[in-house]
Order: sequence, then structure tokens, then C-alpha cells
Amino acid sequence: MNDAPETSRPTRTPHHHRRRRFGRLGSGLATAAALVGLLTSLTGGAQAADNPYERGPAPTTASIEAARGPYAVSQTSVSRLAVSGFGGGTVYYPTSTADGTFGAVAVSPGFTAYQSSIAWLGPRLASQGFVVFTIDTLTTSDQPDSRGTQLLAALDYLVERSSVRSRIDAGRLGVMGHSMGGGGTLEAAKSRPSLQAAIPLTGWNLDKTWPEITTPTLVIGADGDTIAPVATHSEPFYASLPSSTDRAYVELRGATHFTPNSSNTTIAKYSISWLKRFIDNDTRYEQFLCPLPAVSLTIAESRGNCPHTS
Ligand code: 9J3
Ligand code: ZN
Repeated sequence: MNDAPETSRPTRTPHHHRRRRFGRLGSGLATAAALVGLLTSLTGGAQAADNPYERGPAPTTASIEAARGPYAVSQTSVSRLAVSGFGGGTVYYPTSTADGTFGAVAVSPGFTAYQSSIAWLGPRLASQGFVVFTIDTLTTSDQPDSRGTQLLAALDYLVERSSVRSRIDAGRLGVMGHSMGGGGTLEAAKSRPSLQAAIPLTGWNLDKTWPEITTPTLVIGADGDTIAPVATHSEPFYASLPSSTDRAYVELRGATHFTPNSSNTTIAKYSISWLKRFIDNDTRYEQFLCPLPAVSLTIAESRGNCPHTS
């Protein structure tokens, strides 16, 4: 918060006394300070103090669609030989430490795939103010339940042992993944309810029902997916989430199972908004989620609960 106004400081030196001691200079400084306070509250500075997790400037449609957000990003690779429980990966993180700690997200690739297949999400999300860990799995044929366990092992490594651990708020974590990595994303949220956001991207899982999940979950499907068709994967995943869980479904139009393997503005803008809204509690992003995204050239369908309850 800004300093309390003068009138709420009864113990301070009486106004007439200060004026005599500091004269016109003191009065001018007081006016300038009041003006700064007014401008700060008008431009949202007071909100930043209300929510200690808010990071970066007020968002716009342009800012969430941009190829990069406001933070310069550094990266460091984590050898699979240096960790256990997953296959190593790459950490993308805001270079500056001036804004304090950030929330973090681990991202799993799909069946037969490597971290390179989801690498575009690293700088895209990190530049908006997250620590992002794109991982490799122990083997490329690991199934969704294993990928879920590996996402959690990656988050544990990230906050407990990694070189960026001091930059992360360990209470603000999320998971994402493509295909079987999206199936693993659901598994991770089911087994660790303390996660604050989950986003399966054209997720694949033999388990179609997720009534156990309390983590806010954004399910992203693709209308042309023939490997994890939305009718047998993303749609039942979404529909089986409890109605008491904040949830949304976005179906990409003109998209395939592999659309999440290349940079995609629709995936980025709603993923950024979901992570900001639920990992950072940043309600400035609610405008992009509620009302639900309209059907458009890039969105075939959207579902969800609005307004959000957490
Ligand atoms: O990770 C994926 O792309 C899962 C789709 C798949 O190939 O499942 C068949 C076993
Ligand atoms: Zn189930």
C-alpha cells in the first residue's frame, strides 16, 4: 500500500509547525509526494501490493499474444545424469531478480518425443514471469502415470536443488504437457492437489475420468486430432473434472495432435492467462478467461465455469 494520508497520522508534528520549519520547499515536496501516491494508485501500483504474487505490467490482448513478454529470459540445462526420477531438461527463467520470486511450471513432452518438442513454451511463458522447466522423460515410451510422477520429481528438483531454486516460490507450482505428457499433467494434479494450475495440451490418457482433481485445470484440445480425438480424450477429461474445480476447455480450430509442438498464439495466450490467474492469483488476467473465449477462426469451442471460484 501507499503511505497513509497525512490526516491518518495524528502523532505527527502539527501542520502549521512543519510549514514554519520547512517553508515552501517542504510544502512543495509534500504536494509532490501526494501526487506520486495518487498516480501510483491510479496506475495499479496499489494493486501490486494487494497481491504479492502479481508480476509484470497490466496485461493487454497484445501482451498475451506477443512472441515474448516483458521479462528477459535466461536458460540453463539440467543433465539427466544429475537428477533422478525424470530425464533432465532445460530451465527458462526471468534473468532479473528485481521482482522477487516467481511461480514455476514443469512441462512434459509426449510419447516418443523429447523436450525439444515443447521447447517453444520455455521462453514464451518464462518471459511473462514464470520459471519454466521443459523436461525429458526417463524413456520416450513412458506412459502418462509415469510422466505425472516425473513432472512432480522435476518440480521437486526445481524448488529443492536446482541453481534457480531461490528464484522460485515453492508454493506456486503448475504442470503442463503434450499428449501423454498432458495425460501425465492430469495424473500429477490428481496426486498432488497443492498444484495451482494444470494444462494438458492435446492430452492422451486411457483414464477418461478425473473427478479427483481440485487443481484449476485448462484442457486444450484440437479439432482435427486423430491420435487423441477430443471426443474420447480432452472432452471427457474436461467434463469429468468436478464442477467445484475451476476448469476450462478450449478446442483449437484447424489443429492437429501436433499443433502444441510449434509456437501457437492461441495456446500461449490462454496458457499464460490460466497460469497468471491461478499460480499468481493475478485477477488482471481474468478478462481473457471470462467470459469464455469466443468461437473464432482459431477456436472451435470453449467451455468453463465463470466467474472462477478460486
Ligand atoms: O504422447 C502421445 O503422442 C500419445 C499418443 C499416442 O501415440 O498414443 C498411442 C499409444
Ligand atoms: Zn479417473
